Amino acid sequence: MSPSPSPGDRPAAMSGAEGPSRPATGVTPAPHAAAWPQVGVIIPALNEEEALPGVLAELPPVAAVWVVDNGSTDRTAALARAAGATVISEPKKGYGNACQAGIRAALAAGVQVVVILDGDHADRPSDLPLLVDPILRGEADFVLSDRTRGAQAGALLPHQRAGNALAVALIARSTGHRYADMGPFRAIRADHLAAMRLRDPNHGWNVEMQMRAAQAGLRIREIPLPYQPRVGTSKVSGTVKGSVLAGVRILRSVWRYRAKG
Ligand SMILES: Nc1nc2c(ncn2[C@@H]2O[C@H](COP(=O)(O)OP(=O)(O)OP(=O)(O)O)[C@@H](O)[C@H]2O)c(=O)[nH]1
Ligand SMILES: [Mg+2]
Repeated sequence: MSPSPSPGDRPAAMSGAEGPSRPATGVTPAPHAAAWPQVGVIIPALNEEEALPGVLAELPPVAAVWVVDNGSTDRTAALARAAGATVISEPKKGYGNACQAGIRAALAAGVQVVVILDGDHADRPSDLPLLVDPILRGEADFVLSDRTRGAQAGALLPHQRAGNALAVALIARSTGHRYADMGPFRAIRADHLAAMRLRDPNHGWNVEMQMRAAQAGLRIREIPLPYQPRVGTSKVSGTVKGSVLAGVRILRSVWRYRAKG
């Protein structure tokens, strides 16, 4: 793979994004060309008009950004287009379905590395090079953010930490690979992603991906990164119903995907 710019050469953000953004993270404005031309970013987003413009504004210049929308009733799609992203409208509801629609687009576009990032601005998009560069250097196949050490107060709630700890313990028992976390901000080589044939329609999809990666013997790396309280209204972890449902789906996924492919 071709060499990437050094992480110190902090990239420019996508242009044209409107809306609120977080305090400066060292991002330089005004891109001319993708500094990460081999990389495509997928952002599942459901009613994220408050958070998404800031996410897109802080994203380093990559080959393409796909925002996958499942029928948002706010300005998510319009703001994504205004910021230069490609919007995919996925009729099948669900976090996993949205990610898979994005993955299909990214694989069809021929990018070498696929990044998945939530649209709620809990992760820092400007950290993308930290996930991507180990893959472009040929040192790793799958790189995830580890939120367990760098989460700000209130960003990872106690029941999320407990649920994640249980899930990663069960994944370790099933696959032999011990993850620290199930961070949603992740980068993977496109050829390995294609081979995984992910199918989980909901919040079990990242468990499925982590189990498939371990079962395939990929070189997996977790990078401790900051994690901030999300922008906008919590739909999952901040509600009892959302948390219970996501927890059940995650644990069910560990059981469902225990056998290879
Ligand atoms: N397209 C699409 N995106 C979704 C769906 N559910 C969640 N998302 C997006 O997926 C990302 C993760 O969902 P979140 O609601 O942030 O879930 P969470 O991080 O577990 O919990 P909170 O941040 O507390 O709500 C966000 O960008 C959401 O907008 C869905 O059904 N369709
Ligand atoms: Mg979130």
